Amino acid sequence: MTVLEGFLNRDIRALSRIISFVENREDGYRDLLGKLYEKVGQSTRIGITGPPGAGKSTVVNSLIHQFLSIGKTVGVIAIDPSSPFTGGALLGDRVRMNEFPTGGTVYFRSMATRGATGGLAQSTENTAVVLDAFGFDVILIETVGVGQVELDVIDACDTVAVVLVPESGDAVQTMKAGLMEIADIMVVNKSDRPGAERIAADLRTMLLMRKKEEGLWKVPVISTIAVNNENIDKLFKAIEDHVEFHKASGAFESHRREQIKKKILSILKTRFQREFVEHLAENVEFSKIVDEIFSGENNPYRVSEELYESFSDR
Ligand SMILES: Nc1nc2c(ncn2[C@@H]2O[C@H](COP(=O)(O)OP(=O)(O)OP(=O)(O)O)[C@@H](O)[C@H]2O)c(=O)[nH]1
Ligand SMILES: [Mg+2]
Repeated sequence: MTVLEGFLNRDIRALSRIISFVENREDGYRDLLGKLYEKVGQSTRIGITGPPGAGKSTVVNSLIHQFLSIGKTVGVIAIDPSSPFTGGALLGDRVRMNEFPTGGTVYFRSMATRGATGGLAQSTENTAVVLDAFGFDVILIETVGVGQVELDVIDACDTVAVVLVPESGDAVQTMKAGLMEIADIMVVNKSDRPGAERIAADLRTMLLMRKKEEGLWKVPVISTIAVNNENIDKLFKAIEDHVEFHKASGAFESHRREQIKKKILSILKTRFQREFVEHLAENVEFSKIVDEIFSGENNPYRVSEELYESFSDR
């Protein structure tokens, strides 16, 4: 049996191999993704983001149990698991796996940010496509927020929950970090700690102050104690409500359409960038050009223009 046949028969080992194949961008990975793409569109993507150590993984684990309890299968992508809490990607995965039933209803995959320059958002996206094609009902994506890569990843999700803690500082800080804009649901985790009520109240005030158009989703603030599973059911309900609300309003579909466009642009950008860099490495002697510019015979603008043309004429 080929790996692809194994995959189509829902064999977990075949799934892992295909994700690695795609992640390493081995020959033919685009064709494979194209084939798998025919099967996507069934999963709901949920992004969980927030500062390091806020309890995102704990929240994710509790949510997985909720989804399993209603018979849904869950694929999890954890980005930047390099934290002291999880003990690194692989160990973290293994420890987490132990908590869940075997048999393919839950699957964890970590994406390492270290060393992955630029390609992380796309690798994550590709992995999500594979998980979707495999048939997971839900894809949970955990990322530490927020840099540009995380924003791209999160933007591709249908629903985004931002997890904060009392220690995250005040609501203004949160707004500055751009977390307010991307949140469909705000979670104040570690509500067993001092200051939790204040930050929840501040967030609510802040959310009320935002200019609101009629008929838009109202971002709820949910206080949780993830370690005790407290109020995770409320979060779960809010996620369901958000998905339903967006489906009814048409925003779910328009967001997905927008993602398709972004995806095309992103694939092209990556490709052009790589090919251009290769072209430069093969054809251009930079030290000579730098000398010319340094001695005043040339300038960076003209050089860039010429290099660009040499690429488009090749
Ligand atoms: N007191 C308290 N501790 C919690 C709560 N939720 C999680 N923790 C603890 O906080 C620590 C970090 O939890 P994680 O779930 O690993 O946090 P994370 O946001 O995934 O961390 P990174 O992935 O490393 O950014 C762990 O020791 C958890 O047990 C909570 O509600 N209350
Ligand atoms: Mg984590």
